[in-house]
Amino acid sequence: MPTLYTMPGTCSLAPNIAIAWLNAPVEIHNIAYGDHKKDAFLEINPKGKVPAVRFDDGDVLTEAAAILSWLGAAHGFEKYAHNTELGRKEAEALAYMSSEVHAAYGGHFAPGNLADSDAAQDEIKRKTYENLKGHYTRLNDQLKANGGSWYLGKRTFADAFLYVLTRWLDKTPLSIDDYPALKKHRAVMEADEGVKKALKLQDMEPIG
Ligand SMILES: N[C@@H](CCC(=O)N[C@@H](CS)C(=O)NCC(=O)O)C(=O)O
Repeated sequence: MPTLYTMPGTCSLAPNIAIAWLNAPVEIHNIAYGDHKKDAFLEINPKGKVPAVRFDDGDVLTEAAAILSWLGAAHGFEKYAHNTELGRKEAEALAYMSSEVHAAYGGHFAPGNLADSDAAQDEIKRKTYENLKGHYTRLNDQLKANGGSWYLGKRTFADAFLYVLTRWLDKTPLSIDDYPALKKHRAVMEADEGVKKALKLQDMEPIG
């Protein structure tokens, strides 16, 4: 059986939720923070990041959006097929959330990777929060336009990724109260049995 490697608090929660929703035969292996830089894990993913899926033949798939795409193709229902309007929009949303919004968090989680001096890092953080404000406004508006419960109007893997992003918002100076649709989405997600299961497997608590 393939194994999904996760770590508390991280974006690996998105494929973990997708696996719960699909009831897919994938084992969840939650590693402790810090173990992602140790040899045992670096042998699996030399990038030292989660998520990663290791298949029975030893092949490894990384990148959250790619793992979600594989899950949809291997274990999804028809609605997860990409050659539908919903499937195309789901792929678009996942690419946006991972390559734009998640990537923007570099300036929050690791400003030291982007600049050396404290002053430069402070400036990077300020710009990062400005950029994130724009992203969260866009996400909030899109969700509202689609009815407010699910990001694309129906539950897709984009909701799993969005939930990760709304959890991270609390770690920044931004407030979820400024994004009512996102706040509601978080509540909808936390009432979901698959989300509850995935949080438990990843040693995480709902925000409430
Ligand atoms: N582009 C990768 C990014 C993966 C990533 O940044 N994972 C973070 C957790 S959300 C991580 O493992 N960080 C540990 C580190 O960089 O030390 C993806 O979308 O999967």
